[in-house]
Amino acid sequence: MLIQRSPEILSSEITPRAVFENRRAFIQKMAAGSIAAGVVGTLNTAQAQSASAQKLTAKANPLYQVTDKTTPYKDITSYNNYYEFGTNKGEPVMSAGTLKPRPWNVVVDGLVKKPKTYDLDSLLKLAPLEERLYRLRCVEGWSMVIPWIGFPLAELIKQVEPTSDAKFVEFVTLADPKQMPGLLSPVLDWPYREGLRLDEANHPLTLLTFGLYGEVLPNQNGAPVRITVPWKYGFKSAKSIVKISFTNRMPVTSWNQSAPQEYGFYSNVNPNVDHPRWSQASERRIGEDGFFSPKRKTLMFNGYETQVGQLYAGMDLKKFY
Ligand SMILES: Nc1nc2c(c(=O)[nH]1)N[C@H]1C(S)=C(S)[C@@H](COP(=O)(O)O)O[C@H]1N2
Ligand SMILES: [Mo]
Repeated sequence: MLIQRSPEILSSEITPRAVFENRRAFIQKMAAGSIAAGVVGTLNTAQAQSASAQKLTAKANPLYQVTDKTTPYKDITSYNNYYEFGTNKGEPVMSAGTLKPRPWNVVVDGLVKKPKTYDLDSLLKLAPLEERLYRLRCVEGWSMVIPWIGFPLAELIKQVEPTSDAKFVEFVTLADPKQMPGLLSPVLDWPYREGLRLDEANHPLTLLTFGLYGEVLPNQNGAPVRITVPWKYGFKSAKSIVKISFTNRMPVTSWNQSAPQEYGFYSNVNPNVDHPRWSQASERRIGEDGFFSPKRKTLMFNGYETQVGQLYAGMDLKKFY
């Protein structure tokens, strides 16, 4: 069944329920004894940011709406992986206020006929924005269902005209220690880098993303522009992108560099290939499944197998993990 709705209505309706849900999740986490006292502060910070957030509305594209229940706004914006703002999931919502998402430039270069530096407004004008409800699954075994706003990355790729040598696309996140306190810690080799094969980057599911839930991206979700690749583990979706480069070699990616035996270049959601330290066969839906609920089964390519399966035809997905 397709879900048709207006983002404006959603964002105004959601707050009371979201506050309730977040509190419930918090109580569940307290019960499980897995939360630090400092996390209480995230509730207020998240509410303040949402009250002042800039609206960004777009028509829902009926072709890209999963039927799962949308994760509450509060969970999407207060349970984040963004290591530039701390390695705990409650940290980015508290510390990402120092990120300045405007003015912002994205350099598009490498093996293209028309390299160009786009400012945010010229990037936003490249194609009509649409809202898409996608699943996001983290390699850590949790997932969310997020109403993203953006347009296919293919629209940008078309503009810059990759040469016939271009085979891969590299994404680079901002690395400014003045804006990003997490850069002081050497958890990753900054800047955060990710990459896709050119055909993956051109796939209609790959979304250049500017907003969620009818608002511009909150800083902790990767403002002002990120990538969303719904059939791959969340870490492939680089946040706060400042550079997109076309190359003929497979790019070095931050997670592959830090732990090559754990994180391969492909990183497709695949319940049949375990992470070396844990199973990938199931997941917990944030905001919905408590610590005591049975975990739900993880789907091949995160449920997008009919759309993306042929990209990997003939590849051994245990080898190309
Ligand atoms: N620059 C940057 N991008 C990043 C990360 C990060 O730490 N830094 N974390 C990744 C991981 S592991 C996940 S699961 C998703 C989380 O996106 P969300 O916080 O919007 O849900 O962002 C990805 N993009
Ligand atoms: Mo992740």
